[in-house]
Amino acid sequence: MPSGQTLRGPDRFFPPTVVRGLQELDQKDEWGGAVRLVDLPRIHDPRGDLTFIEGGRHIPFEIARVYYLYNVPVDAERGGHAHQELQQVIFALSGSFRIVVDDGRERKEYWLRDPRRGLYVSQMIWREMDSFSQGAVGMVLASHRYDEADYYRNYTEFLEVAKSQSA
Ligand code: T46
Repeated sequence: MPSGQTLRGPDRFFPPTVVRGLQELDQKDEWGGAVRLVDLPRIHDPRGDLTFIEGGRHIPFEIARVYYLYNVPVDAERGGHAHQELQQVIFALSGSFRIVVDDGRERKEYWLRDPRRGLYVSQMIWREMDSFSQGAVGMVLASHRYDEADYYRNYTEFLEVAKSQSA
């Protein structure tokens, strides 16, 4: 950087390789941002990579809960529900798995396999998870504490609500 040049925005905080990752984020919005990939910074080092998450900065909501999925059998199917209010970002900290998301009109699938790339899933998105690799570990950052009343666990009920909201 030429001396005297002032860095602004994310350039001020992150080295150039990391800034590129953050700029890519804007280009990955889908379904109006209701489901999108979230790239975290990575500090590369011969001793190993380091990724961090700062509240109010990297995740588009205040984090109220963190939970993990582990010891998952490779043929397990998880998810199969949507949330009225809950927003989440889902990461594969180790290994990989597939997430199918459904907004009531269309389905898309994502494969998570990079611990610095998570999937943001807003409220009113049905999700199903499968194809877990051996030893996969999923970490989920959630906008609210656990509340069973927030779940739609019946797909027909979810579809009815999703259609009425988009009408
Ligand atoms: C989601 C996917 C990615 C709790 O007591 N506290 C919790 O924070 C959670 C997440 C679950 N539970 C209880 C509720 C059930 O009795 O743990 C049991 C298993 O939960 P569930 O069947 O909902 O787990 P998954 O893996 O199908 O879904 C979870 C989240 O519930 C869901 O929001 O998006 O992970």
